[in-house]
Amino acid sequence: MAEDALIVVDLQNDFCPGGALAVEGGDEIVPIVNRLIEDSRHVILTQDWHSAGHSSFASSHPGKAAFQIVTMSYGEQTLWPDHCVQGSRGADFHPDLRWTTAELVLRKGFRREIDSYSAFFENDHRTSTGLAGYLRERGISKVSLCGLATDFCVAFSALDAVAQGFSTSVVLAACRGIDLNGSLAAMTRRMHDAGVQLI
Ligand code: VGL
Ligand code: ZN
Repeated sequence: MAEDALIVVDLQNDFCPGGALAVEGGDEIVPIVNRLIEDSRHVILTQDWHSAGHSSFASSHPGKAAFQIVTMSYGEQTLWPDHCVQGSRGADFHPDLRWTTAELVLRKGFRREIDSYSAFFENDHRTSTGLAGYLRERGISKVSLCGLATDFCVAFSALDAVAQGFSTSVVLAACRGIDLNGSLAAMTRRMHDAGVQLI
């Protein structure tokens, strides 16, 4: 039977107001996401889960500041403030998120030398997280995405999901973006052009 799943991306303290990499209005989506969770048969959460001293942290690059771009072995990488460090309070899910029915919590970005925006592939676009195989083995062919941030982890997850053959939608009212140098408009267009349904 064709099943569908809701994927809630990175709804963690560090991406909400007061957090280390706060997304404006990030906390406002929690009640909307909770309703989506209630209405979904299968719920998957992603959790940004960085080792201390992660290579995506500006603090790991002497002389560099957050939001600058550096070239890594796998291509361009935006540098971020230290965030979602494994086991920290900032890495916890927002306290009001009703996540108990989630069937899978997929952690990503744990390898120090590579970042992972997408829930499917790390930022080299080759190293798999295993999520596509998990979904296929469970007969899930359709995914809806929501969470933070629209223009980074949600967008890259959605682009990989369609590329992997999943029928893919993004619930924009249940997302908030970072919008770095026009990234929100650019990534929204990329999702649209790739065949992601924007709801
Ligand atoms: C994210 C930047 C760094 C996200 C994660 O969840 O969109 N953005 N790590
Ligand atoms: Zn991160």
